[in-house]
Amino acid sequence: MDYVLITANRNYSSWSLRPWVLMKALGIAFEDRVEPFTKPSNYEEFRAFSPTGQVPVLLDQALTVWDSLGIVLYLAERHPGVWPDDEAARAFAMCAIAEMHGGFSALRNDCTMNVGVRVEPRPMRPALHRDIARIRELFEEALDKFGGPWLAGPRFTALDAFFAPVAFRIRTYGLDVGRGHAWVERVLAHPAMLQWETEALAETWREESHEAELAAAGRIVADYRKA
Ligand SMILES: N[C@@H](CCC(=O)N[C@@H](CS)C(=O)NCC(=O)O)C(=O)O
Repeated sequence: MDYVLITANRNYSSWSLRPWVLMKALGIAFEDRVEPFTKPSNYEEFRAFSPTGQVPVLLDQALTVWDSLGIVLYLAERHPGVWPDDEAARAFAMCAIAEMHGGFSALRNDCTMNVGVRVEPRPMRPALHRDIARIRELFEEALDKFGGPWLAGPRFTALDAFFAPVAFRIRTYGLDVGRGHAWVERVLAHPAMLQWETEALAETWREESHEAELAAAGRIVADYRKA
């Protein structure tokens, strides 16, 4: 096996999930190396294998490929099926992935990914309402235009992978994405997502700063993680 994908805690690491779920869903084999967060900043330790001190990182023999978007673009040049076949769906996927990669900061900050818990969110600030409304609009437009059941049409593609962490956030915080829920339910039931979730629930390590972000996000109404 030539690829090694380095990711962090299943429960917290949203950026890690993107290439991981894509590679699993497309059947691209890789050695799965987990480097858990041990403190608020793991920069020094992660610099041993990652130029940014962050995960995910893909190692392809002597080559280091970093950043979730860089990894997906690299894989797209080597494996079929990363992008949708249909030209309009491909353009939509590229734009929505770019939008997700560079935006949605309120959603990212206020609703941090925490797979194993359910939260009644605090009253939301306008920026978060805008992010959720935009997610809903994107999902509904994608499903209407490309016919579902996946965001870009009949197959799971990079577009689904980039929004997969959002599906966990939607469930954790009970966010309303209208008709987009059809996709949320579908992606949460994907075998790769179920594997990620099972591994997240089995984790016994906790990282203080991620737990503090969760406490700030609202009232925890359920915690399914192993104690
Ligand atoms: N733009 C980067 C962001 C990666 C990122 O923020 N990764 C987080 C984990 S989800 C990280 O490694 N944080 C290091 C730390 O917490 O010390 C990407 O898309 O890969």
